[in-house]
Amino acid sequence: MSQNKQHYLLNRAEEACKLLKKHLDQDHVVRVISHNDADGISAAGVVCNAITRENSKFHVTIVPRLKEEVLNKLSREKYQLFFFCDMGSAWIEKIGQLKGDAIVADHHQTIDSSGDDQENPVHLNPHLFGMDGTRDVSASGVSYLVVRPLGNQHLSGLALVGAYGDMQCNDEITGVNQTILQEGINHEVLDRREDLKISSHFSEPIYKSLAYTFNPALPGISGDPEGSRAFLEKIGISYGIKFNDLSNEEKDILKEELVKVNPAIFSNTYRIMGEIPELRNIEDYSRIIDACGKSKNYGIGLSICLGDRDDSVKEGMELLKKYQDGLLNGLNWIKKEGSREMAHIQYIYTEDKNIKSFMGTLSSIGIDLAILNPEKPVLAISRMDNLVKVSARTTLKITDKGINLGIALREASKSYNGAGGGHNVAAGAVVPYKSLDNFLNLMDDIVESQTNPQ
Ligand SMILES: [Mn+2]
Repeated sequence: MSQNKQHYLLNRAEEACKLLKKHLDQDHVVRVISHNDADGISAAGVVCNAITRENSKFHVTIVPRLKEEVLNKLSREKYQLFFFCDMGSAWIEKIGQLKGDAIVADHHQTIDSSGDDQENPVHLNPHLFGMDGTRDVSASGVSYLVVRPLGNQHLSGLALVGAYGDMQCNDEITGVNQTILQEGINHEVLDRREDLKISSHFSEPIYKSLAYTFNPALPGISGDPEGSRAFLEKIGISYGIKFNDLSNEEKDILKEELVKVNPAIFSNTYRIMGEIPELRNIEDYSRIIDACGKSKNYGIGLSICLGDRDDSVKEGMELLKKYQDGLLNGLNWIKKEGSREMAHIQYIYTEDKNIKSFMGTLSSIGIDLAILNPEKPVLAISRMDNLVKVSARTTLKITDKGINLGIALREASKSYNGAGGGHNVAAGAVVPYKSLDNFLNLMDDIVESQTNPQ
């Protein structure tokens, strides 16, 4: 059944590939527009790598959101082919009115079905074919499907960088992501091995590596350098050296003890063969691109995806370190403040600019570490002048009960002249500050009605 659904998506991807190839053959510069997170940046990387390999050119812009203004600007551009990654499904009709042809490679729920039977744009989205864009494939994967018929299997690793960035590979890798992974392994560009899933293991002393490890969460250790140091001292491992410099015997002890904290710490990891150590593990690669995106250094992230293995990687690693330190700071704040609980949701609120940019991630990690109540969706709210930005997160266990944060945020924000949407498990919205209390009450009601449908 699921193979059958994938089949339809692959057919649509082939159609898009033919269109892309047609323009590349005519030496047209491809106008690539993508999203500013790890998935969007790696999706743009996949597309631009493929274009370069065909000796053609691209003009890429990374944007936080596809808004009407962006489309109005694009409508004055005279490119022959526009390629939208990680966005566009909500704007099919408008994209169809651009001067050139267009490909939309998206995986968000927000689908504008108008014109889905028209030829322009060629619209790829797993939701169109009954698949789950939250877990089964990300934009980098959908973009990969488009360039795959041109023999770009070496990009299968980058296709999964975005999936990790969108947190689709936390447990098992499913759906189209699994198909891409298997294709990479078959082409010997990817390999799988069981390993400790420790962050920054070649750049930081081991106690920091463990404190920076959030996937999976290690209670008492993740986000807590003191706790991490105490843990290592207790099991007799010198905390100040890097993981890679530990003796094999010490690595074995560490593994044994960490597995007791969380068995998921030792599990499948996937590597890109021939890649430099810093980027070899797909999850490490993804964390670096994510840090570039979150710090608005899109150019650095994109350069890494496009193959710069010197300065950009160094800069990316520094951004990652800064980002991880920011997370530790934010987690301390949550531990001190806690969340405010309503009947069906809880929220955290800040006006502190050092914490604002971490709010979405902090809620996910807070749930994983059980610093926040895992049973209620978390709304992380930061104030921006007259508006508040809302990032909502929950777990698959909660969405399985019928809760869909994307739909809830869209409805609730619309009622107060805001805008929002996203996935069932992670979504965002912007609403006027003055309506915040009413908005929260409405969200609480909507989430309740999603759990107990009439
Ligand atoms: Mn995405």
